[in-house]
Amino acid sequence: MKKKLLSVILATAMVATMVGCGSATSEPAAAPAAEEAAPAKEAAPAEEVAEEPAAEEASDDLIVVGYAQVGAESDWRTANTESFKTTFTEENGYQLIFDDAQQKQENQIKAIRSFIQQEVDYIVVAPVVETGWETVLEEAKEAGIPVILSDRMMDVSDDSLYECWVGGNFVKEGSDAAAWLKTYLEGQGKGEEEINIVTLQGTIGASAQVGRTDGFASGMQDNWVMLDKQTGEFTQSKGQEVMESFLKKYPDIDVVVCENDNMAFGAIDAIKAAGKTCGPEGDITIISFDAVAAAFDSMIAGDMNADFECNPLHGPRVAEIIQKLQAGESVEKIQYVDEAYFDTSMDVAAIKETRAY
Ligand code: GYE
Repeated sequence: MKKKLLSVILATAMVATMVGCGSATSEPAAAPAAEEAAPAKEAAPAEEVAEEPAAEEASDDLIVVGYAQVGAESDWRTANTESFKTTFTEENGYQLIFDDAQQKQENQIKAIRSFIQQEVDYIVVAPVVETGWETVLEEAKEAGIPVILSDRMMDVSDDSLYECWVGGNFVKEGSDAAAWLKTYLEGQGKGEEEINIVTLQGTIGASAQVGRTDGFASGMQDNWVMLDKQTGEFTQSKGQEVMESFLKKYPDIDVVVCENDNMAFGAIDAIKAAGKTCGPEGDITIISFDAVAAAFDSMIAGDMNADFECNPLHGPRVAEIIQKLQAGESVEKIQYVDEAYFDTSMDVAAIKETRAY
């Protein structure tokens, strides 16, 4: 719905209400006054204005949403994009303006500015990194356009710059992964052994990276050694490249923590190419995050040990938030999504069949 149309409706609604009030005051005999006032509201020109010029105004009934997406770096991201595109359809009452920032913050800032210029009704951002958003958020606020954050978080001093955030609890995912590793190693009788770990990190400064790295660090044991941590930018190719260099540098890696599934796929390829093995029967334990369909295949194949779920299906969640805001209801500022984990001790083949991404 365009701003101009909205103000016409609001203005007419106000007139209608004033007519109602006027009647009520001039004729204090409550009942008939109210009855007289009611038809005035119904007959108000607001609806005529809204329904008038067909073609152009048809799209004006839609809620226009600009989505500043991170990019297309992973299976998780593809599922997330799909979730938005299938939720924010015209049949559902929306017009979606989708922008793929190719993992660059500057592109996202440009996209947000273009959404402001186009006078969208809502701006949704999955921020590439956490910092550096104040200026553009001020601009959105100035324009009166609500901003909803989804997936990754922003680190801004004034949290009134956005309505709310919905996404996964990345710190919890990381600490759950460390707790899982502790139990797993104990089960193998390796609870006291020195364990060499490397981490393939996500895009540095992205809250999915920061949270998973910090969460895992919080569960590190005295006998675990973090040999190295480097970014694989959440992509399979960079994950493979970094893993190749780790394998050359460190001959005795016991565990690889991959901060998303696509980097894990790259790491597994690198391990196999180096003549090593991984998974529950192999030399190297692989821990990953996301739990996309291909990761289940990897667990079924015995290459990956455990995967900590991060749910990408935020389209309907954001739509629910928008509907509440449309209705003038308040929304919870921080909304975490429940997430599970999976490992090869479970019937991962059966679980895969039940999953939507
Ligand atoms: O883990 C990764 C994607 O922000 C949670 O981004 C998201 C992460 C997800 O590239 O696969």
